[in-house]
Amino acid sequence: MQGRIIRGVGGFYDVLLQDGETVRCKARGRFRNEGVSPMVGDLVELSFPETGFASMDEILPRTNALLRPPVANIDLLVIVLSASVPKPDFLLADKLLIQAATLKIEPLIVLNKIDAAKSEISEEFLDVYSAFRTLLVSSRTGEGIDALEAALTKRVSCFAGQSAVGKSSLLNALFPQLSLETGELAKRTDRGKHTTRQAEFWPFLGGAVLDTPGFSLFELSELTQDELNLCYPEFNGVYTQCRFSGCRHNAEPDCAVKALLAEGKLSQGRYARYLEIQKEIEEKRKHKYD
Ligand SMILES: Nc1nc2c(ncn2[C@@H]2O[C@H](COP(=O)(O)OP(=O)(O)OP(=O)(O)O)[C@@H](O)[C@H]2O)c(=O)[nH]1
Ligand SMILES: [Mg+2]
Ligand SMILES: [Zn+2]
Repeated sequence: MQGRIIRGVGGFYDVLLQDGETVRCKARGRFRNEGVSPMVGDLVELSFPETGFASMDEILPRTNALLRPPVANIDLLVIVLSASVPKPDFLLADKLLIQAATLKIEPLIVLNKIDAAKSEISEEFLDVYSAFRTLLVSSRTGEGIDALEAALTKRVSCFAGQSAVGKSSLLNALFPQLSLETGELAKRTDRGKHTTRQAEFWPFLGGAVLDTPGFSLFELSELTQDELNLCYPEFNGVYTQCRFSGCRHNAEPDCAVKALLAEGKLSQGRYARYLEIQKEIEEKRKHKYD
């Protein structure tokens, strides 16, 4: 029988079956021997021994897998930012966009807490992410929640973003029957407290949504310059016109991407963070054999 892992609980897994029932099961020992860990979102094959727990026998091939948060088979990555406190972490969002592009997961960028935002923040957000699908929402007032619901319908979506941006609050606004635990910000640091500790999968709207712990630390995978170019829809096609093939759009002369920047067609912030991300990737490559 097939089902989908909706949560991990102390070495066991809760699996949702097609008929809507949930069973708790144990993974076969061989997964550990093979170095495979079942992930929330995995489609799995179960069998039911005469006694004891149901057994997870197979993990079906994944269409994709995110490692932070650890979830599999995602259609839509909902990247949540906060418009007030904590301040929007555009660098984390840019890195999540790169991860989505690399895994071919469609991104949706959501700015929450617009009830408490200065208008400059919303304007900056819309400018920075004009090449992407974006939504301005408030879980508190309900603004934009209908549009978010429409975007999630029939998709398997994963909510990601730093702690305390309001991922769980948005899910509660969408589905009041959930009553997920939400947290306050630490008074001294304005940082979230990682209220959600585990990825959890909620079947809804003909698809499902995953609430995840907010990660503020994030390591980039190694990417070549070509792969990195493809993660920036703003560069669309243009980088083929740089004078040097393999141009890093940094200090090279006659760079078509920097021309875009000079014309104001590429956000300054996106470009500055692109350089930062590029440096991080190159440092990582350099230290690989240390
Ligand atoms: N003003 C305002 N505050 C909000 C809004 N949404 C959430 N909050 C507050 O932000 C805080 C954090 O919300 P959570 O939903 O716990 O955030 P989270 O992203 O799930 O955080 P982690 O589980 O730690 O990753 C809570 O105090 C919420 O009440 C909003 O739309 N407006
Ligand atoms: Mg949460
Ligand atoms: Zn260039």
